Amino acid sequence: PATIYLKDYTPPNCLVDQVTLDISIHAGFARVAARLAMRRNPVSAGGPLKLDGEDLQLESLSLDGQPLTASAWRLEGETLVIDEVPDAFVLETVVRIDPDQNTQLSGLYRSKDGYFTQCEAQGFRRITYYPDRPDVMAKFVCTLHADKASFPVLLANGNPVAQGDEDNGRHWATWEDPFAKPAYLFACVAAKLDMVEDYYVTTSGRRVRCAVYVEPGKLDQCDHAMAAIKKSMKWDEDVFGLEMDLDHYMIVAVGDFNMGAMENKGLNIFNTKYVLARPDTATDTDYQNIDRVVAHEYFHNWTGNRVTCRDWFQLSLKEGLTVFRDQQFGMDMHSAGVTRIQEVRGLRAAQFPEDAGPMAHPIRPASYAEINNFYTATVYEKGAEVIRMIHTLIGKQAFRRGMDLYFQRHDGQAVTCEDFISAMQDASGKDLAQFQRWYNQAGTPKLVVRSQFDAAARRYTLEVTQQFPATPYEERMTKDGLPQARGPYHLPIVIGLLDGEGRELPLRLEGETSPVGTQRVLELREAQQRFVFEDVATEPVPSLLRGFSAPVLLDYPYSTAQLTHLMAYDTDAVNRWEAGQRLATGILLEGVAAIQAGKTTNDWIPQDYITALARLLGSAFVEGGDPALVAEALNPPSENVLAEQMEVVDPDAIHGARMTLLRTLARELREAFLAAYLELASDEPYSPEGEQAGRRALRNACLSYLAQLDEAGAQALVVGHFEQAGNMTDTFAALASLASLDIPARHVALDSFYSKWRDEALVVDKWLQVQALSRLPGTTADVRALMTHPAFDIRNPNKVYALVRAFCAANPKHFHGADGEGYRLAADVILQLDPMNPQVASRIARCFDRWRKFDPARQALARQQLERIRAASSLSADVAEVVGKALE
Ligand code: BAL
Ligand code: ZN
Repeated sequence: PATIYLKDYTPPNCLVDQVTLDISIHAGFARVAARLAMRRNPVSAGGPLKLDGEDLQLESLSLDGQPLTASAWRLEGETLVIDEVPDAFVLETVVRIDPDQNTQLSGLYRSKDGYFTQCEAQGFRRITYYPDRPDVMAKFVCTLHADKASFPVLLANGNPVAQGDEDNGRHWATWEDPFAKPAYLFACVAAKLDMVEDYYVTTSGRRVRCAVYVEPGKLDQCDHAMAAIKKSMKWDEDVFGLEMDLDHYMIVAVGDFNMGAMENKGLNIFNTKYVLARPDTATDTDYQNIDRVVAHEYFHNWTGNRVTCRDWFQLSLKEGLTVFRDQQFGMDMHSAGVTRIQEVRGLRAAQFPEDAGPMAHPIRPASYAEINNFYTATVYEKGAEVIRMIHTLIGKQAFRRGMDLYFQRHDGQAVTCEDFISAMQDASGKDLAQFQRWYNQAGTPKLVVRSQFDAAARRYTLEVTQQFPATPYEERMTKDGLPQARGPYHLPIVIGLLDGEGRELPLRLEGETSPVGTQRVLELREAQQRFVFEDVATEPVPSLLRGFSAPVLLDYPYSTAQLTHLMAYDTDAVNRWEAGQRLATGILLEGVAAIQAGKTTNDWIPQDYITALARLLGSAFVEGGDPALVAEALNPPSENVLAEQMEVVDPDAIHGARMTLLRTLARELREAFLAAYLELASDEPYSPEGEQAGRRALRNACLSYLAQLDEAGAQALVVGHFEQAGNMTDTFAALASLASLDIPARHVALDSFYSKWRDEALVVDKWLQVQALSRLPGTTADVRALMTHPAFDIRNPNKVYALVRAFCAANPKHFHGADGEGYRLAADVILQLDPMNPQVASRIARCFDRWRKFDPARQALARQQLERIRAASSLSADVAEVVGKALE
């Protein structure tokens, strides 16, 4: 596929002031009439008018009311080109499209009870001819026509302005959006849906109708999403002074959806996964995800919609910032520590490997082949970390002033990441020029920190060295003649120092006259930099990068004693957790080496570690204890995260070591786990809220340890948990454990779960997922068999994610099985799916990213499948880019 470069950006030739759309949906086709009021862009270099189009059948074309003669226009590929246009004009087109056959789920498509749209990034061109780029912002009026009985609900962005009935049982509705927007934020829906509505009154008195639309019969699963809308509206007013600007805010849930959700102006379209929840169908995690995704899409109304991106290279301008905002919302609504820990875990599981693999890119890449491939952990999650670092460096108040200034300068505009940084810089007075490297350099920097204690001088020195080696991205850019300069990053290191009793030391840096608190933000700017603390009586234990203050790898030679000290005493929840993860990582890597050396013992697990975990478990039950945090701390790093620590990944040894650790802990702490499990039982009515969910998380963590005991009693406990569960969180926890136990009860549980929930699509996804993640031998064959089960449908992204992506991305033992069957399965799915839905196929293809980290035999097997995919005829740009880069 052709590469598109940021350096080639030019402003659009023509602008659109007003779009009037008329979309008529019929069985087997839809007709779209578009009237575009356009004018030449005074700042463009001129040239022909070019309108994007994809899979459109042009029926008529006129300019200022006159049909265009054949010589006046042409198609270049699928782009409609008109050489001569006046300074201002009206262009009218009529096209025919086929939403029933639109399996890509981009543009207007059919899903079960109706028709839905997804236009980001470039789906609008699949609805009508248009300059489909985010810097063309226009006002839209949209009229929909459809059969009234089949599709009683007709929605588009903005406000309803008129509606009526037609002959033949059809009806129509017109919606008008008062805000100019890029086409990617257009949405419309024609469907049979149930609706629940409520009202939110903004600080300035606007009464906003909030509505959630779902497939018929699901209204009892909407309460949580509705509450989340109102919480988000309140939070954005309180924290950023940002109010809802429309009278209608609608969320429509659809079961066939490529992404999580979409922030279309006033008419968000959501994957059902992030709307529907009832205590018996959704887990605590599902409830929390709904909160976050609802908040995320709502927050986009300002960061994304009111101020949007000039071009798709700037995607992180809206995504990084909006993820940061939903993270802050999550920290305010739930436990701040647990929320942050889960984010760090997610970053390490998804973004660090991306940064270390063939698809590495900066949060603002300088080139891409297919923009859909750049909705990545880097653009989203690392993008949010970059915003978080600005927040840490300039402080909360200056950050708020920066946001105010950003909106003051750019409301209604399509802008760049530089515009955002400038607002933050001007509002804070902090020089952020060097900081911009975070936008242009790929890869995860490593901080090598060494400490020195001078007892006589009572001085403690930290010497920090930054490493930022080039990635395949930089090598590719150099080959393309665009060498990227690299240099040290500007980043905040949040730090505290603990004494031998676990107390925090007052911190006085060299040159200061008195201590300034017990936690400091050190600013790193140089490749090598020293920080000197004065008046330090005894050698402290450093708590570095508190709150995970920068997305980096940290190399500090912590001793086991120092880590257990931090686990017990650090006031920073993230670093207490981090110390435990670091300790477990060291132990597990020793276990891996022991297994590779042929040892079958578990003597690489130190007694100190077992004691530390026992103490940790006990800490949940003392005054002020936090069971949710303890549950996080009991969960050692995943096999994938451990794999990143190895030069050559040995998935069997990693799996073996991790299982040995879990089983050893289960045996050694059996009584403690059982006592905690019993103590945490509750007969309170279910609520997904913090405290109760935290206790459930810890109880289920204990259960999952006990399930590792190869004993009938423990297995009976798991079966009892499954049978008596009063909510999906408990049911799912037990089922996940049972899925990895080779006992008859496994099949009984899986069968009864499926027969109970076969008509509830999201619950069936869970059933597929637990089987995809099973540790049992034969899992790869089971996954292949499940692909022919009536519960699976390759055209439904959620089903593919639940079964295939879960298997490929989160079951490394089987995906990387030495027989190559996991790789073959993935390639089969990619090849089958690519012609239907390239976006989803490409996401599966990303599971091959780390193939070069494995041994030569596995590499050969993976290469074989990658080459097989690459050789396929008419491969999509999406998959071609991912596979091409993997094989580069
Ligand atoms: N803009 C695509 C979906 C999301 O990030 O909200
Ligand atoms: Zn977003």
